[in-house]
Amino acid sequence: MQLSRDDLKRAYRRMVTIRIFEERVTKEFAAGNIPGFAHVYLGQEASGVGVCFDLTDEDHIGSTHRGHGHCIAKGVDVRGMMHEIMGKRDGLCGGKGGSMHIADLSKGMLGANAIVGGAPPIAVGAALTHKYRKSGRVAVAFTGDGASNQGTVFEALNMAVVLKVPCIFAFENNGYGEHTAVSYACGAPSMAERVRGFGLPCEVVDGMDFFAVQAAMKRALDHARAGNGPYALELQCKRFLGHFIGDPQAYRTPEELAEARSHDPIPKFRRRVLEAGLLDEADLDAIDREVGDEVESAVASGMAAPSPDPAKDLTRDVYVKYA
Ligand SMILES: Cc1ncc(C[n+]2csc(CCOP(=O)(O)OP(=O)(O)O)c2C)c(N)n1
Ligand SMILES: [Mg+2]
Repeated sequence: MQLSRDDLKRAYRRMVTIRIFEERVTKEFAAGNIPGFAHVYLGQEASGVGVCFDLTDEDHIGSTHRGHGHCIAKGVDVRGMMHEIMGKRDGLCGGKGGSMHIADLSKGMLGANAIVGGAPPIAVGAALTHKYRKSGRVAVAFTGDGASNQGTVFEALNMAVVLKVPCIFAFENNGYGEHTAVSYACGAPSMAERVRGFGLPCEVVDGMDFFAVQAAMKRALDHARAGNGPYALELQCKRFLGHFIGDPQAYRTPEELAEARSHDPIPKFRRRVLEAGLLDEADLDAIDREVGDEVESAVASGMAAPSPDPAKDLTRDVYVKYA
C-alpha cells in the first residue's frame, strides 16, 4: 500500500526523534545527569518504527532493556521519558523506573524490561486477552538475538502457537548479545528457521529499511488480526554503539563499525523519499529542527524538575502498604 505524505512524515519524525533523543541521552549520561544504566537503540530506528507504525494505542508492545526507541515508536511522550530517565518525580513512572523500566499503558507500552527474554511471555498474555475479548488487537514482543536463546522465549513461542493468539514476535537480530556474537551464542544456523520450528511463520527482514519492516509487519498484522495466530519477524539490524553507554567495543573492528554505519536507516529513508519525489528536503529539514527543539526542551525541563521526595515518595507505588 502506498504511504501518504503524512504517513512518511510521521515515520521520519519518529526515527529522527529516536536518533536525536538518544544522542542527547548519551551526552547527558556521560555528563552524569542520568543515574543508573542506559542502553541506546541508535542504528535500529527503522526496526522499531516500522514494527509500531500501523499499531494503535490499544495494541500492546513488550520491550527490552534497549527500550527508548520502542517507546518513541509507540508514541510515548518524549518529555515524560526524558524526565523518567533522569529520575525525576514527574517522569512517566514517577522517576522510579528509569531507562530500563519505562511503561505507558495509555499508549499500549507494557514496559521496557531488564529481564532478557521477559517480553515474550508478557506479550503472549496480552495477546490472549485480546483473543478472549475479541478486541481485534495484537501484542508485539520485542526480543534481541541474545534473548532469543532464553527458555522464556521458547515457551512463549510454543504457547502462542498452541493458543493461536494474535502475538507478533519481533526478533531484533543486531548481531550481538552484550559482547558475544550471535554466530557463537545461537546454536541454530538461522534464528528464523529455529522460530519456524515452533510452527509459526517467520520472515527475515532488512531491519535497517523502514519500508521493508513496515511492509513485513503489515503482513504479520493481517495474519494475526484475521485470527490465524502468531507471526514472527527476524529483523536484521546494526547496533551503532556498544552494549551500554561507555562500552569501548574492543570486540568490533573499526571496519565493522564503519560498515554498520553505512546502513544508517535515516539517510536511507531520506534518499528514498527524495528520489521518488514523495517529500521535499524542506519538509525533512523542518522535522529535524522541530524534533531538535522538542528534545532540547525536554532536557532543559528534565534538568530543572524536582527529584522524588524520599519522605513522600519512597513508600508509594510499592506492594506493601506502609502506615
Ligand atoms: C535473564 C537475564 N540474563 C542476563 C541478563 C544480562 N543481560 C542484559 S542485556 C544482555 C544481552 C541481550 O542481548 P540481546 O537480546 O541480543 O539484546 P541487545 O542488547 O542486542 O539489544 C544480557 C545477557 C539480563 N538482564 N537478564
Ligand atoms: Mg542483540
